[in-house]
Amino acid sequence: MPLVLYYMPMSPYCRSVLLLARAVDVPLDLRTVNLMAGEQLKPEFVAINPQHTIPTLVDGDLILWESRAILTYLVGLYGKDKTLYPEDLKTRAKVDALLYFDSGTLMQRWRGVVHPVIKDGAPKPPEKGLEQFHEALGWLETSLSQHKGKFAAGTDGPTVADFALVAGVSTYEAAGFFDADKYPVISAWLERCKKTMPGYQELNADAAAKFGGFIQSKIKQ
Ligand SMILES: N[C@@H](CCC(=O)N[C@@H](CS)C(=O)NCC(=O)O)C(=O)O
Repeated sequence: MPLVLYYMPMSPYCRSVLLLARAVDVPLDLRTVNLMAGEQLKPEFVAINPQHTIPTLVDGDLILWESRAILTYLVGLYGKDKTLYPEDLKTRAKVDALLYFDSGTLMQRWRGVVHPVIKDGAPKPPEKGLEQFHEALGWLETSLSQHKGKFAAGTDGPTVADFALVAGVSTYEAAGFFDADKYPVISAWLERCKKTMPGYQELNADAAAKFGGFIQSKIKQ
């Protein structure tokens, strides 16, 4: 039985899972949940995921709805080797730290920029939110500077941390909130991800551009 993924292409969290699934070559039974139409609140979806978020992965009796947990689970199940989620403890600790940073800091601060505009109808992102978001991007720039020329955790190939981060950073770029000149190290890393990750354009770039355009359309000059 193929794994079922409830998703929507524009969601960065869903895109990280789609990219990783392609990298480990796992077939997914994809089921769209249209957030614009509020489909995540339908009783049949809430019965699967009471938190009504996507991505949600169903593998038999296992239901997972945290994208980064889905990434590590898919590598454990399907990764031919473990380079995507390295077994060496120190390297894995770096990968985990980046996953937690992405989830708990960077993406939260991005929400502080974009949610007021796309959810609450504010004409533009709050100054304070922007400041905090750029502070977090600055931390990512510093962190990646320690591993110049490589992937986020200092490995030669991408790990789950890169898959999680790239979905977000490409969205910031597409929405016009990422200035490559200000963050040259992140920018070079982003280009590396674009070239390395199978199906990048189809699975991530196109939908990031669409979501970025949607965000921009909500901002009033
Ligand atoms: N930490 C979660 C966040 C998931 C999330 O917030 N997804 C959004 C879409 S980008 C969602 O499903 N929102 C619908 C809702 O909260 O009702 C993850 O990484 O999976």
